[in-house]
Amino acid sequence: MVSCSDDSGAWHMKSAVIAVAAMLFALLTVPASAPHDDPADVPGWGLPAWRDEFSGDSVDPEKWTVWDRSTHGNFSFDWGDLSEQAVSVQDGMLRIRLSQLDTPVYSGGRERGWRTGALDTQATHNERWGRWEIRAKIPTTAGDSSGVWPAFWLRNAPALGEIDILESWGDPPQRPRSPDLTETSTLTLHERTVAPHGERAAWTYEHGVAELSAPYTTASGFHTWTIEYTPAEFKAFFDGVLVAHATPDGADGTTALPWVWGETFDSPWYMRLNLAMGDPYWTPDPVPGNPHSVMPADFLIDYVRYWALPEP
Ligand SMILES: [Ca+2]
Repeated sequence: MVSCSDDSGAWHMKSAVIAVAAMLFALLTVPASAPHDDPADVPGWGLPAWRDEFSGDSVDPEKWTVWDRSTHGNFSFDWGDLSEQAVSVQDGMLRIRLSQLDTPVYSGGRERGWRTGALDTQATHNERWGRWEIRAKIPTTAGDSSGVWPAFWLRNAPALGEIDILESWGDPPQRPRSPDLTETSTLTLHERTVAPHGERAAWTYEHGVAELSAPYTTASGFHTWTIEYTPAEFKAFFDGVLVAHATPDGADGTTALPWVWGETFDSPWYMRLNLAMGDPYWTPDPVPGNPHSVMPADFLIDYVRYWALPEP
């Protein structure tokens, strides 16, 4: 029994030595510079130069200007009445809430039956090149979101370019659509966008049904939409998957879009976030009392991040 116990002790000692050695080996093999544990640390881009994780309890005025009918008027292309009250930050999210008004208001040339929100970075953040990303959950679910129209987009001033990184239309559609865009989103670049509907040379990459119905449906929760816009190329990603790739000359099988590097696009870009309701441009009929629209509808944004163009 004693020898047995001795053997057992020796075995435990060996085990302990091996365990300590393994720990030391593990410690010694950790890279001298431990990898950044910030998920926003992107290879080739580093950490964001600007970001809002919406971790506070209110919108940061150093980053965003929240629109309100009293200061910005209303959009010309929807049926919503803009109110600061529709925009809030809680539980790590920015929320833009679209809700039906008990009493419609008359503004901007029409009766508006919904209250909603919009915000931008025009006063605080404008960049010519870089990487923009949003992680969000959009409320354009099938069957109960007719007219609901969330967007994350870039505009430049004074030029008239427009980059719609995320744009999605509710269902059932207010007009026939082809392809069917139910529970998808689109990426669109507009040249010479003149309010409200002037000359428009658009190239649209639609996250078509083939790409998004499975597994990339936008309805299943949170997703990320990303663009990388550099002097050499324009890339767009959905949940990290490359979905569009353009260059000035269409080299290497990319889409040739010389005007994306032309005069209209040659000025810094600021961000816009909004959640519109309906669009009289596409359908003459407003959607008051639309039984297919479940209210309120929330556009939830987990974060917005911007990475500066890396030094060459
Ligand atoms: Ca967040």
